[in-house]
Amino acid sequence: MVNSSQIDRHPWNTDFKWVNKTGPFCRLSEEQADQFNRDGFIVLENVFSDEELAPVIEATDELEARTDSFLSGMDNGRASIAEKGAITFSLFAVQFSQAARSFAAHPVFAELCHDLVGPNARLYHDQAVYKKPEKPRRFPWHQDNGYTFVMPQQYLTCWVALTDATIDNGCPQVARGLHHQGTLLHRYVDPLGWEIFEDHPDVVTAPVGKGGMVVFSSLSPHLTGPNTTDSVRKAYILQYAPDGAEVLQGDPSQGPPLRRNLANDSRRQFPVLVNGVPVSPDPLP
Ligand SMILES: O=C(O)CCC(=O)C(=O)O
Repeated sequence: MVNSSQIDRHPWNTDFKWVNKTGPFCRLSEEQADQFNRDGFIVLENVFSDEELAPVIEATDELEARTDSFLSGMDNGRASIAEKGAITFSLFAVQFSQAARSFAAHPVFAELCHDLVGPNARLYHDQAVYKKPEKPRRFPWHQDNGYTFVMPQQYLTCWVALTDATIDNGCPQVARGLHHQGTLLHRYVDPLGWEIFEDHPDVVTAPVGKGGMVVFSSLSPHLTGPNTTDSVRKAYILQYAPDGAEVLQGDPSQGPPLRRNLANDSRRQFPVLVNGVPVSPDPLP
């Protein structure tokens, strides 16, 4: 068992320095920005109305139904860390749904990018994560940059609640302050995923109502607990990185990265902020 006293850095994290976000802010208050800088996360309640979310949920439900059907055809209903009845990851709704595409460029995200990413920001990744009640399990303590190593290491995750997220159905929990260290060493725990530690003494639960979001750094260790209710917990996770961000590839245990690829796939990694000005993606063909 790895506990919090045994935290090591990721081998590719050699010279990371956390830089506090400073104003002027257009979405956040000074207090919220201070909390983000200090703790690595903030909770924003009541950001999106039911009317705004409805077409997004329609798109993620449709995509998730395809994921679920794909998993039905796999051995034990599993593909990597996804498992039917436990947790599903449905990628890139912005590539097929105009509603998801427009949502990803919503002024709220452009403003958060202004405050927490920089004047030139792109959508880096989007996925719907549904936690199912049939096989309750935790999604272990990890940093988003611990899965795929992005440079710069610090980008932004917006965890949007499509249903109320509570401690009982697997809302996020965050281990405070560790984002200051940059990317940490993760170990693979089958079938749960990559894990930094099993527990930590300074953890905050972040329940959030439908239409709210938990905003955290790609470097903030977070976990979601088991869904012990009888209904599905739904989240749509949108991540934003500075224009020019690169994905590093290789095996960190074997040495330095072998390749670096720009995160600028025009089908889904479109700009949302250019020189501080919000921009909309081209509509789907
Ligand atoms: O939404 C969840 O249950 C966990 C998802 C998550 O933390 C991630 O995909 O990085």
